[in-house]
Formats: sequence, C-alpha cells, structure tokens
Amino acid sequence: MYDLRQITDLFEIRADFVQGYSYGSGHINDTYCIWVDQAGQRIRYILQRLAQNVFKQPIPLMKNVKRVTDHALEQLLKEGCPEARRRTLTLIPARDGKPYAQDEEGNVWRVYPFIERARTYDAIETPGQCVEAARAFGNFQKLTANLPGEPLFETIPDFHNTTKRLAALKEAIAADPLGRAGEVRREIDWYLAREEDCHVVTNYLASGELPLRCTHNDTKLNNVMLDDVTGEGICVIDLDTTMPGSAVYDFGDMVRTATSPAAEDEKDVSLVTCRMFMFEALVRGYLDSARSFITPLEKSLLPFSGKLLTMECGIRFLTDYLSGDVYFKIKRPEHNLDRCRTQMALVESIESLLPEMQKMVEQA
Ligand code: ADP
Ligand code: GN1
Ligand code: MG
Repeated sequence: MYDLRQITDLFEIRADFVQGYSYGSGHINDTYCIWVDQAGQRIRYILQRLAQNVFKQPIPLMKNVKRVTDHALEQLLKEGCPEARRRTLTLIPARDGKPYAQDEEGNVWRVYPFIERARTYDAIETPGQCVEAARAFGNFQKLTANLPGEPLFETIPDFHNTTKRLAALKEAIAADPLGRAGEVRREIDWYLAREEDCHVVTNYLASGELPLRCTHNDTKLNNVMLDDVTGEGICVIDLDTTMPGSAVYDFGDMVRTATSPAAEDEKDVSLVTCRMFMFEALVRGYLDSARSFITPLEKSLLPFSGKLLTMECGIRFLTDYLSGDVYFKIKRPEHNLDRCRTQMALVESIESLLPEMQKMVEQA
C-alpha cells in the first residue's frame, strides 16, 4: 500500500534500500521491517506509520517519544551500561532533522534501529520470562521518574479511565450501529455487572491516595524485548502511551498478558486461566525494580490490578465490536468478540485467585 523505499528515503539512513515487509503483531500502528545495504552490510530497521485514528495528535506524541528515549539513553550512558543502544529505542532523524517524517498524505512515520538478538513474545513460555518482563517495565518507571521538564503530553486522554471506558461501552450499546447488541447480551450484562470495580482506581487517583507517575500504559508482554541468549528484559518498546498514569495500570496489563497460556484471541475460552506461579513471578520481577518507590496502597492493589486491566481491555474490545471494529486491527469478523470473551474468562480466573494473590503479595 505504501512505497516503503520512498518513505525510507525520507530518513537519514545512509544505505541502499533492499526490501521491506509488514512486521509484528501489534494492534495499532503499521509496523515494517526494512532491510538496507550499508556499504556491503545488510542491516535492518523498524519503520512505523502512526495510526492517526488512534493517535489524534502525532506530533506532540513524537515529542514525548524523543524526550523519553533521549533521557533513557543519557541515564544508561551515565551508568556506564554496556550496549546502551540495545536497551532503549533510538529515533533515526528524518532528512530535515525532525524525529519523524510526513508523507504527502500527512501520515507520520518514524524509524528505529532494529534491536537484534532479542525478541518479543505473544505468549509467555516460562516464569523466568515473567520476572524479566516485569523487572524491565519496573525499571522503565524508575528511569522515567526523573524525566526533566513538564509532564508528558497525554497522547490518548483518559486512556485507562475505566469509568469512562464503561460509559463508552454504554454509548456503543445505545447507538448499536451494526445491530450487534442483541447477539452479545450475555457479554454486555457480564461487564455491566462489574460496574463498581471500574471506579476503584479512578477514585483513588482523584482523591490523591494513588500518585500519578510517568508510566508506560501498554505493558503487554509483546512490548518488551527479551535477549535471545540471556533472556534478560533488554528493551521496553511501544512508547506511544508513555504519559502520566498509575503503577497499577502497568502491573495490571502484565497480569492480563503474561499469566494465561492462551492467546488473547483464543476461541476455546476453557484454555484461558491465570496461573498463580506466573503471577508470583511477575510480582517478584516488578518488586525487584519497584520496591524502592512503590507505596503500600499501590502494592496492595497489585492483585486487583490484573482484574481491572483485563476487564477494561474486555470492555474496549466489546465496545469496538459494537462500533464496527474501528479501533483495533482485526483479522476475522468476530475477532474483537473473541478477544472480549477471553478477557471475561481471565477475569473470572483472577477473581477466584484474589485471596491467594493478596496473601502472596503481603508476604513479598
Ligand atoms: P504496535 O503499537 O502496533 O503494537 P509496536 O511498536 O509494539 O507496535 O511494534 C510491533 C512489533 O514490532 C513489536 O511487538 C516488536 O515485535 C516489533 N518491534 C518494534 N520495535 C522494534 C525494534 N526497535 N526492534 C525490533 N523489533 C521491534
Ligand atoms: C493495543 O499497540 P498494542 O498492540 O501493543 C492497545 C492496548 C491494548 C492492546 C490489547 C494504544 O496494544 O491498549 O491493551 O492493544 N494500544 C493502544 O492487546 O490502544
Ligand atoms: Mg505493541
């Protein structure tokens, strides 16, 4: 659809374009792997087109990403970290010096060096990976806590405001543009029955009992790269939603994406389950890096966070299904509905484990 050679040419890449193809399994941006020949050596880059239906203000967003990545690199270099440029994303400037380029249609593009000898996982394989992923996201919070200057721009307002997410679901039910509401009454009623849970964290934030931090806000397992050899959580990626948020959101989305053996879009929901040993591994890894700053209330909300973020994501999938699949990328007609159902199964599994999780966290 896009002329990847021409778009690559907009960036300060002193090499010959070889080939480019779609890459990864993100639900939002268009991601491409670009191979170039640099004086006889093949190297690759990640080229991304920002989804402008999701990110309405891509320029301030890119300013956020530039600030965060520059700050991360500075800290890593100051600490004398080996391979600092494998441990943070680095924006390749466009020919005009900006950290992004715009094509004739107004699309915003960016390029990162491809982080080699590491990969992301759509499904977790071992508890060790949970420890590493959680430690990496905790370190990311620590690293961005002393970001100089004004707070980051809110790239998607009220991104994790679950109260507003539920209100949006209710609006979609009322509008029902595709006449789908009737066939998903069971799912609708299931989410509406959990309305009270939606307000817990928003209320704590409003009262000031929970602090606003600089958080990643999209800590899904495939947004952290694990080293192929050591397994270390080497680099946190997908920084589009890094902005003010709660530690509860970041931990919750790890529980959502890293405790179940089943894929987010698994059709057989009997395979979806929260595994206690994976939860324990997440707590261990996260507290390893977050112990120094996390408050007692944040810590006590770690078990509930998994339930909340899974529910929130399910609400978003159902809202998108009712609205005609306008937000998340889908590969089949009922994709968002399947995703909404796996989230329900995972919430039920987490609900049954909450007392055990609470005990485990208190002892950690
Ligand atoms: P989306 O917002 O659509 O989820 P991501 O930024 O997460 O997009 O990128 C999609 C996938 O591309 C990631 O899950 C990861 O596998 C891969 N990816 C992104 N950036 C890099 C990078 N710098 N090096 C290697 N792989 C990357
Ligand atoms: C999207 O971009 P990606 O695929 O990492 C979404 C997250 C959802 C997730 C569900 C900006 O994440 O909020 O939790 O899908 N990102 C955005 O899989 O909406
Ligand atoms: Mg992603």
